[in-house]
Amino acid sequence: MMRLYTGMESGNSWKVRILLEQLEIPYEKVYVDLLTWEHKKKEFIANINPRGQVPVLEDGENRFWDSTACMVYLARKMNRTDWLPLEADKMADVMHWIALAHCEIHFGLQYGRRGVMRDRWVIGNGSNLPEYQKFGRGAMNTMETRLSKQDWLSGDHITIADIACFPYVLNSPEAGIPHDEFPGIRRWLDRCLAMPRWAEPPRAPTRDYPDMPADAG
Ligand SMILES: N[C@@H](CCC(=O)N[C@@H](CS)C(=O)NCC(=O)O)C(=O)O
Repeated sequence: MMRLYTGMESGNSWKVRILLEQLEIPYEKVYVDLLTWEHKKKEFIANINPRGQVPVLEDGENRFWDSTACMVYLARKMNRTDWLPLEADKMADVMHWIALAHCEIHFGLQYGRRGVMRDRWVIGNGSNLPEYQKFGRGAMNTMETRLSKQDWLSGDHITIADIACFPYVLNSPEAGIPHDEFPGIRRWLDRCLAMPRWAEPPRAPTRDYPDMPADAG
């Protein structure tokens, strides 16, 4: 059976859980305690993920870290070209949105939200929130351009592009960017949430997140 290392609070792990559910693949969950920095312990970095993050997906001898690597593996392994098309133009179009998820959404929405929710800032002490929001808003404006014209980010049905962008756009109000000014995104979020077998959301992050211990990897 496949195994997913996931965090209770992890939006990136949610992406992989969503696809596993959509593809009806049974899997075992292993919770990595992000609060106690288990993901930065030497054994985790040496044996599970050199990047010190979740999600990580194991399938037999194969181990993949990074939500996109996991989703690409699952879609290709199951030969689901509906979730990840193979034609050059269609695959490249999916990659537009994956790139957005790993750049402006990650650094703007994910890190901005983490700062607001837990008072943990990648850069500075919170005075940079407007800069995080500028990245995040840029991503959402780009998505709105597409979603004001079509139901899904790429092509005429849901793909891994939608899953990659979904969690941190859903939670953008917690990074201080409300959905009000993005009607296309609001309709798209409802469409995603109405999909059958959409995996349960992660638990909301708490503020009492201790500092990383000095001996962490
Ligand atoms: N690019 C990675 C990002 C993963 C990521 O940011 N995971 C978070 C949990 S949602 C994490 O493990 N953070 C701990 C850290 O980055 O130190 C992916 O898409 O999987």
